[in-house]
Amino acid sequence: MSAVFTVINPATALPIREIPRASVDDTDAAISRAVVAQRSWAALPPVARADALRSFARVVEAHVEELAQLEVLNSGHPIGSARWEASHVAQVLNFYAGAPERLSGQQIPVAGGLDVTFHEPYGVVGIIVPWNFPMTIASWGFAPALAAGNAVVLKPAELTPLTALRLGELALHAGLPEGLFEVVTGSGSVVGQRFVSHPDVRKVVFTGSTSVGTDVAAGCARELKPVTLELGGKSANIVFADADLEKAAASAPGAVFDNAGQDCCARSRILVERSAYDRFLELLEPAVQSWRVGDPADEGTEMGPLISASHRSSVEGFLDGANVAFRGSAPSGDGFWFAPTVVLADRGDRLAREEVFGPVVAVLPFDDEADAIQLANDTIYGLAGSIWTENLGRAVRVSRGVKSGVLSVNSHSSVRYWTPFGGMKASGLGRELGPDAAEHFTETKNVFFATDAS
Ligand code: TXE
Repeated sequence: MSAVFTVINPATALPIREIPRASVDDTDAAISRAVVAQRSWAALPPVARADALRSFARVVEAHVEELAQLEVLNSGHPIGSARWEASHVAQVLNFYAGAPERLSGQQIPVAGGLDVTFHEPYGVVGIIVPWNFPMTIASWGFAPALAAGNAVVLKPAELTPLTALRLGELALHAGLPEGLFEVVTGSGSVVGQRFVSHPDVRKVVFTGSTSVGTDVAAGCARELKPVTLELGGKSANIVFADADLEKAAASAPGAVFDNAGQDCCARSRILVERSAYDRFLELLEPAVQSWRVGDPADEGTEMGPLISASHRSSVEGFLDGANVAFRGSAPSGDGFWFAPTVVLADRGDRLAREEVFGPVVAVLPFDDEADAIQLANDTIYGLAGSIWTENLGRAVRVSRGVKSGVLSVNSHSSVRYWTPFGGMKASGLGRELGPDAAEHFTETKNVFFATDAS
């Protein structure tokens, strides 16, 4: 196998750069450096770790434009989105910079002594990242893991390593110790698997497909290693007839076509109450047609290309025999372009159940509230979802009835770094972000101190 791989610009299909393909030995060497760095890092006073993370955040903030341009080049993300993603990394670092001084244990009343708990870091944490949001997903793992006193070995996806490599350099530039935050580029079956099997990697965070995630979890089980999984989704955007239909239709394209649908939270099924179905489609059509697909470097672009030629073929395959209602537009020529597509689906259709991970949305009618909940839950996944209604009681009932980890009512928001994020069912295991994430990178130790004078 070649010692390098070539990174491609998805908007032009042209090569950008060659990147080292790490071997098992290279991976082991990075893990060994991380083991050494972690010991000194965990021994620092909490305020020193907090300061180091704040400094890292400031350096990232100062490089937002450079990181954003790299993501435009490597991932085809529109420049506006890429800037948001780079700023988000700085904000996540800033937020978890507050954690070292807040990881308080407990004091538990006992007879004959004092009982206290400590949040001990795991040691080295392995973070495996997919190609759809290379920077943000990486930061959801590395910021709280570092804050809790761990070292991190990070494996970006083969297709999109550029921003992760740059973040590794910026960490050093900010003064983080050598070895504490190691970025290891290479294949999942080599580097990713080594994170799973190496005895010194004590926790794994995986984001990617449900099938690989299941294998990663099985490997971690053999090592009795905790694992957090963020996997696929087939989230429902449920629109009741009593909703503000104009607003629901105007916002629906962004909820599924953002990042060209390559988003685990994409609302890729729109479920519409039957009495509002025709009107909703009438309103949706112009919203889809005005969705701006084009050069990701252009400030006005809302959607860029798909990530690769093979991924485009996989997305295209979903349209075989599909009942396409209408489509938006996309550039022709080089690059992995795909026009936003709205399909009228039946329950049981592949498009109504499987994750496409592209700009294709399935619209289905439902009869009443119970039917909406049943249909929303008729998938192996349970990551996100939206509920559009002006009826407060219904909003509460439906949000409690839908089995998903992240729901929003009369909006499509999924990610705020200070609120928890993660999926139910085949969408994952564990939660990232929010107030408790740093604690998830620790193990509780209980210590009893005898105080009896004898
Ligand atoms: O994911 P993979 P891919 C879904 C989406 C997409 C499909 C395939 O449907 O079309 O998955 O994407 C590393 N041990 N999602 O191929 O293969 C790999 O190198 C350890 C949904 O990119 O799961 C990469 O770094 N690691 C998802 C990461 O795992 C392994 C986001 C993800 O790769 C490994 C991405 C192994 N055996 C894809 N094999 C979402 N919903 O957010 C691969 N990897």
